[in-house]
Amino acid sequence: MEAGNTTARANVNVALVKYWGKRDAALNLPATGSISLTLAGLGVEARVAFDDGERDRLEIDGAPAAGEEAARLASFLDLLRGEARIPFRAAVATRSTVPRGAGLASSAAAFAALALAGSRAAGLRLEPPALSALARRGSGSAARSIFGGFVEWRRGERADGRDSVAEPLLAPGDWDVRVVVALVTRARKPVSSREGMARAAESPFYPAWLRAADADLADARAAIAARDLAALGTVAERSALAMHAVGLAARPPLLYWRGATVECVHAVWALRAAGTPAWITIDAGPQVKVLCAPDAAARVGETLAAVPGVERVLTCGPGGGAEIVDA
Ligand code: 2P0
Repeated sequence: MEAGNTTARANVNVALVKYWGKRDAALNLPATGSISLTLAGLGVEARVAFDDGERDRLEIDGAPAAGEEAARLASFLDLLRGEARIPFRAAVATRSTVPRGAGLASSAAAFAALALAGSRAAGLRLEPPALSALARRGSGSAARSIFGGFVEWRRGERADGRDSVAEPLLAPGDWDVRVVVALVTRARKPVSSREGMARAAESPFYPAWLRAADADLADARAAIAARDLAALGTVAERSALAMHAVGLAARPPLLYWRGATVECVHAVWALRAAGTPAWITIDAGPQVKVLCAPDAAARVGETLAAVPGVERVLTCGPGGGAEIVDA
């Protein structure tokens, strides 16, 4: 037999208020809420079919999944089988338009697409909050990629995590902004987000990081509601820099930046001082992402491209949520 060969697609998201620390590592429950923007054009397509094969067949970008990635995929499939109460093995293939493991959050897009394709293929029809909770189990930030536009992932209070789901704040068409991404290196990052977060929790700065979250979330929510780019950019910069400061103070220390990362930050700050509104954010990798208005994106892109060590510049607008491609 073969059940529900289903393909779904989801986009990456960039956090403007960062998720960096867990209250439950097994369930991927965050220590704080976070707010993100889903990006158009940087996505992952996932095809899932359950059948009576002997074992799972897992393929990522045309090659068999291996190591840590294969293990995460396999446990996500076990979770799906448990929820749907089906015994079948699965054939899974994902295809990405995002450089993997380079701080562009391809796991967020991958597990959002897998949650949608996998639940449908398993015969489940989940409402968006349940889908977000399922995606979260694969990768925390995937909870946010279920939705398009500006999204908030709530920390939640429950021990079982059912209230730790994302919800849309503004649809992609409601506020047109740009994120310009400076790719500094495509090399895989030396420390995974998972390991980085575990290390951050041991940093002496971690309690201060947790205390700042509520104010950052409130300010970002208000800025998004008011379409106030300067206010949102200000929160995004301080959230990103504080997240990296937690890592710097950790033992052993954690620093995702390369030299070109720092040069990009200074270039954006110089641009801003000269009158082009633009704000940086940096995730668990060396890439610099710059939030700006659509009419500033070309200038920001040229500025970043001129920084020595920047390999490529990508410009993205707000993207849509996870969707079925065919069923
Ligand atoms: C975020 N990051 O909010 C933060 C900021 C990276 C820096 O979420 O362990 O792949 O699967 O929950 O979601 C990347 O970490 O980690 C991430 P897990 P995830 O986007």
